[in-house]
Amino acid sequence: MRRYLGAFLSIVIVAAIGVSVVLLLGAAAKPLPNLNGADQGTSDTPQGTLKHVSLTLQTFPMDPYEDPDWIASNVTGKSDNGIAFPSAIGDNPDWVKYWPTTNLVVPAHALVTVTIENYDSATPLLNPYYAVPRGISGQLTVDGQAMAEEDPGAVSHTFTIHGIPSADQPYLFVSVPVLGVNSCDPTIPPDQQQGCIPVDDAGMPAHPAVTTFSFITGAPGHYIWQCFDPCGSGFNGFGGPMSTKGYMSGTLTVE
Ligand SMILES: [Cu+2]
Repeated sequence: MRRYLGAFLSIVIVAAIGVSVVLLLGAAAKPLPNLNGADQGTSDTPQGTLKHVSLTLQTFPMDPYEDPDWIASNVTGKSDNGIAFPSAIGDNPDWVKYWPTTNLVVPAHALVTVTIENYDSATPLLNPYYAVPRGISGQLTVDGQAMAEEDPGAVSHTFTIHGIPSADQPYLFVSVPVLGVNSCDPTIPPDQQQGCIPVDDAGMPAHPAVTTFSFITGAPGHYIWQCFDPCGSGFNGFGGPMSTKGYMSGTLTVE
């Protein structure tokens, strides 16, 4: 009888450990906040006068909190275009990531202008299809210059919205290339490099390459977006931040 009691107690203890681990993991998984489009009034578009909102995102080669100098001069005491910057380092600080969140919310039947401030250098695209902006309203610009397409070798990331199979929401496909920063190589003397952006000790460039584009939303719906550039780790660069939600992918809610 005592033998059976021991086996029973062992099972209870193992089950208790298993339940505790599940509960701890659940508590540690912080949901990402939503970023709502900022009101820009109305704008004339090919589809008439529409509500206009803007979204500003950043893309980093690592968590910016790995670069205290950059945080001190760009984040401390400031806001990210009117909204709060992330206040602490995130999980997997060495991974490329979009900031301040990857859960985006915009109104239905609206013009959405997106600005992506990219601090990352290029990782050549595997598929040049994504070097051409698609599904946008008007022109894509980089640092104010219109770009009909980009060199697939000069792209850092893409911002690609696509649908979830559903008969209850309209089709929405938007894809733009995000041009990489031409960062200087810190191992080469500055006077031997031309046209590059200086980097600090942590490798962060002094200023980003700024991509801007707009698209028009239809009726309400739930979409996902992701990067299609092999900027991650593992097989073909599609592991790590490319296969974990919240770094190079997220949601777009049209409401
Ligand atoms: Cu990417």
